[in-house]
Amino acid sequence: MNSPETAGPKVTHNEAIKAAIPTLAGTIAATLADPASDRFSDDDQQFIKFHGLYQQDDRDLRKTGKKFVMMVRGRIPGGVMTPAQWRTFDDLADTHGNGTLRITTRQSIQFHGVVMSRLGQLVRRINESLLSTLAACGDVNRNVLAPPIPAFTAARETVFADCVRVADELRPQTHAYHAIWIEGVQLDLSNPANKDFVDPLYGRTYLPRKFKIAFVIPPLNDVDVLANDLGFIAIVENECLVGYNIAVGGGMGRSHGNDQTYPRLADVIGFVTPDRILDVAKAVLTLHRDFGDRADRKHARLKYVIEERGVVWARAEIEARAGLQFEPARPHVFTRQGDLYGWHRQVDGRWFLGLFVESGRVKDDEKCRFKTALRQISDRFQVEFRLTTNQNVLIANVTDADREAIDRLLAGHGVKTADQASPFHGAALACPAMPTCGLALAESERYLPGLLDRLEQLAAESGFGGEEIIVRMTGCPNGCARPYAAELAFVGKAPGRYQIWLGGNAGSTRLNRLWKDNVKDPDIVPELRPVFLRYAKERNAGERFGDWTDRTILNEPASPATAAA
Ligand code: SRM
Ligand code: SF4
Repeated sequence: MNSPETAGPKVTHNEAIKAAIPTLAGTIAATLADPASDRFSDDDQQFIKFHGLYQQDDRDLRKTGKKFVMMVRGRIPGGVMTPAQWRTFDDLADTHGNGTLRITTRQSIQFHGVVMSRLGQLVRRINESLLSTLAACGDVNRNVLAPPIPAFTAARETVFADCVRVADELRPQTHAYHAIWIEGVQLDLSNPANKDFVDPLYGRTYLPRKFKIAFVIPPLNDVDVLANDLGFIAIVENECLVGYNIAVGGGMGRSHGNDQTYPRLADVIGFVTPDRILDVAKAVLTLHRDFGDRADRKHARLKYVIEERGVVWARAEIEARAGLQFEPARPHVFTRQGDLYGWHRQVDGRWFLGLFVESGRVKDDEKCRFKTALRQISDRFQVEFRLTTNQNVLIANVTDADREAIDRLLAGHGVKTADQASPFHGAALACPAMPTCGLALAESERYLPGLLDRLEQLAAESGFGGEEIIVRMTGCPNGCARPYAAELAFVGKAPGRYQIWLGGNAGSTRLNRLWKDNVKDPDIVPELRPVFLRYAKERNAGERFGDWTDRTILNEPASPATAAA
């Protein structure tokens, strides 16, 4: 066992610094107080992640020297925001960030381009809005996902409440966050509560790596639940939540050329009633805490523990830790992922509006003043903003009376509420990659829209224009836009070069597989042309692209490019 206390000498540097400063305070407050400082020390760059921050630099500007900026990620359980919270975030993007809000694939919002001198105020104001950034990143439980769409079952509200309960229960307890960001002082180490602090749940060295939880209500898998370390799959009978099937061991991240790392979908291990979800969450989290690999951060996720020790072992450990016995999993089926665009009735009779946001980037441009329009909605209407894991936003709880006014407001800003996105664009995801992400090997958010246009044209020429293919792109293999669950994915290898993965399905219950390893931008469409043509000709009635490629192309002899992978 590799528990925090018994972790051997081979542990990573991250483990050593967590053990040395379990409050996670580092020297963050001192850096913030120094008007001359524009960056954090190397160790503090690890601590600030637990506070929801990343130090980055604008990679477009590197030739003229590094300009340090921060990325700040909110912690927004289930992605639900009040109008006042939206207003705060909208203001802060303009006054403290780069003028945009980036909706993430985990129902949160990121600010990019925050300079050191603005950081303290930004985080304080997020907290004043009653949201937080604590544990948005770092070796802890991250933002907990919940299904955002209020159209199918009243049980959605109970499931959302459970999501918030779990998120609260797994929050790290250090006082450093409050001292640094709210009080604006160094953590008082003369106070024994701080001096001898060890987190009661996480222990001295927290988790070996990040930990992710999602709630979902079948048949819509709109959160990609099986890509999470822990999934709660709601079982709803007669509009009532009766419990959850538990899924463990999902994750997307991998590294090029390292077979020890791979994407994995979570295994369903049994059923529990809603009153036991906190026990289960803590049991699975501590399983990761105690058995995760603390010597190799690339191999430190729970999915590797589950894969290597086996599901039977994991189920028994979780049962023992939670003090329960799982019932057999109840039948459930996922038929599709994705969001609903446009106006739809909620189960309570009110309305919600699904708004498409290309790659989650909320901004104004010449054609469409999307950011301003959302801001004005938050100023004028008592609605709820719900962020989706597909990087979109829903305006929920709209009354009959307000629907028309919201339509008018959006139209006045060039925002469509019908036919908002073509099928490929509407189902696509791209991670931020360049210029902010320090790990990007290739473009993603800035590159995918143009590629989608070319692919849609190819689909039309091939004879299936107007149909959807779920396309996802990431600038590196870490998997932030969950590419390995897409029907067609592009994973960055080097500038202008991508791997092509084929074969995911509509419900995100099957991983795709590598098809081509290193395709240059100008070769992408020519490589896919024969595939699209064959798909149009050979598919069975109603057969999706991912299902067809999984059944055909991927079982044919490997091309030289794939063989070299
Ligand atoms: Fe991610 C690291 C962006 C969801 C797997 N992710 C990063 C960093 C912080 C880069 C870094 O470490 O320096 C990226 C910041 C880029 C930037 O400039 O903003 C980053 N990840 C994102 C976001 C913003 C992508 C997006 O398009 O929205 C998502 C923020 C979610 C949130 O609000 O919490 C985001 N990241 C994901 C997901 C999807 C999910 O959770 O459903 C995954 C795959 C699922 C998983 O965890 O397995 C994901 N991100 C990673 C990894 C690989 C972890 C691994 O197991 O190996 C890294 C690399 C790392 O942690 O060292 C990473
Ligand atoms: Fe950065 Fe890679 Fe994540 Fe994209 S997938 S945001 S390039 S870490």
